[in-house]
Amino acid sequence: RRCWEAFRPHLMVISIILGVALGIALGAGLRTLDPPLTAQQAKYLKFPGDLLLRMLKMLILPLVVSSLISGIASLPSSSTGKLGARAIAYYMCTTLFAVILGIVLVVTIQPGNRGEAECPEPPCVDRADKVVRDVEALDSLLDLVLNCFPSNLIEAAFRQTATDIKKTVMYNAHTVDMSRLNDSLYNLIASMDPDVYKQNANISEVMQRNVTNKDNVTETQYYVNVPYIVKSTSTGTKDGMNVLGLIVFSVALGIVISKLGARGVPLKNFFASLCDAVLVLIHAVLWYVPIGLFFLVAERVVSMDDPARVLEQLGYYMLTVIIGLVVHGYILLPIIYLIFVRRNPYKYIYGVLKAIFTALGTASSSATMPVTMQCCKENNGVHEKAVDFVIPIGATINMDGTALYEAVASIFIAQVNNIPLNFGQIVTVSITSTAASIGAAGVPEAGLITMAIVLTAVGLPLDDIQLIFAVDWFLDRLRTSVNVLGDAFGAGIVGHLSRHDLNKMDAIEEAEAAEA
Ligand code: DAS
Repeated sequence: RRCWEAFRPHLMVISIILGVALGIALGAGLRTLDPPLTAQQAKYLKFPGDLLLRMLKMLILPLVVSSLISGIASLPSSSTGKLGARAIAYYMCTTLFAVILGIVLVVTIQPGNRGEAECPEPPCVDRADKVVRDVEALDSLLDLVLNCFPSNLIEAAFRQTATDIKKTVMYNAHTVDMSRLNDSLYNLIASMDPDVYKQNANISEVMQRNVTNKDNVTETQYYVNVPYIVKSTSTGTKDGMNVLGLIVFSVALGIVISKLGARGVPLKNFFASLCDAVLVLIHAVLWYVPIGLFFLVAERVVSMDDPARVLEQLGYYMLTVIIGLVVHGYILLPIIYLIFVRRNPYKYIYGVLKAIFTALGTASSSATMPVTMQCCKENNGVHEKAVDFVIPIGATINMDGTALYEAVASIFIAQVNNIPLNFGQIVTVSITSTAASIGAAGVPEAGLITMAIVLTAVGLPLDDIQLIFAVDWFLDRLRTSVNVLGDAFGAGIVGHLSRHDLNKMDAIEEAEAAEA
């Protein structure tokens, strides 16, 4: 019975690895079929996997609302004053550093664009695409703000907002006669966005104007005003979800509840138990993950055009995440510790090494929490009030490793799908990655479930989640150890900065004890 208890947490990981491995084997086997699998058969093969993707999406609303509200509501109200303020400031800053580091790395290393691209698009398209993107950046920023305040929470959460604006699609055709121009213009627009083509198949007026370019040659520019639906930052896939609106609402309500809590209104217990209930649902879905994964991976392997390229991309993706985690956990956080505590940060890391290894083993911050607290108190001499305060809240809402990972993974998926993310969408990724890391529970694979939040927020397809599922059991351990390290450093830094307040609290307690 004891060995079953010890073995159980690893069962999940082993079943996921098994699901992926068998999926790859089945996929590889099916690739050798002659005649090969038809698209229809591949669709059936993928069906159980689609169920998994829909279950993950179904959980986003309850997960975001309950975990964010209970996470924010569990924050101390003004009673703990400076200690709480310092802890929250530390959580937010380090998580934001992690997200920015992740975005810089994934945009620099470009793991999703590795390997030769298929056919580079004809030059005229990227010119038009550029025009579309320029206008979109501004719109997507406005849309970003618009999405933060949905007109109607439930309906908006499932309805995509889009701003209809007229776009001028440039098309530089020098010597194309009008009739042929129409076809190539239609192809141009259709190649950019099939929706646009369908909605605008009856493009009537194609305007033209003569412009003299820099070397004084007059060229004819043809252009058409396409009423192009700007995909707002929160949509793109058909069933886009306006997650940002949910996040803003949940954080606002969470803050109010934590304030009410100070007046003894036990609302936060309700949301905490709602969050636990949702976590039970997530665990149920997690048991279906290996099965769903098996079919998703099999279908992906069958329909994959060049496996070598995908493997290369996956390799670079893991490299990007690992570099990010190591830099954040073992360079950035130590520097912050050095600045605020002026002691050797690597000695501090040595003191919590046991917690780091426990996190690597369990892939769960919550399971590691008792070890983290014990290491901080006994090995690093952090004041126990600071530890008892910072670690439990940190283990729930301070997950630097997860935030960095979500940012890298979502932008990686955009790259793999050749979907250019404009500035507004990058900002959305950083906001939703931070919120997803706050919302993620300290349990294995939590970051993967909240991954769906970031992807739907930016309108990226969930289908590629099985790409990162395959290696997630490994990356989860690494990011959990950085989550734990971030919490440990938090206790050390907040404990040091609040040492006067803590000593005062001790003195008062001793005085009361003496009186009693
Ligand atoms: N495994 C989670 C944790 O315990 C982190 C994650 O899944 O992202 O911190």
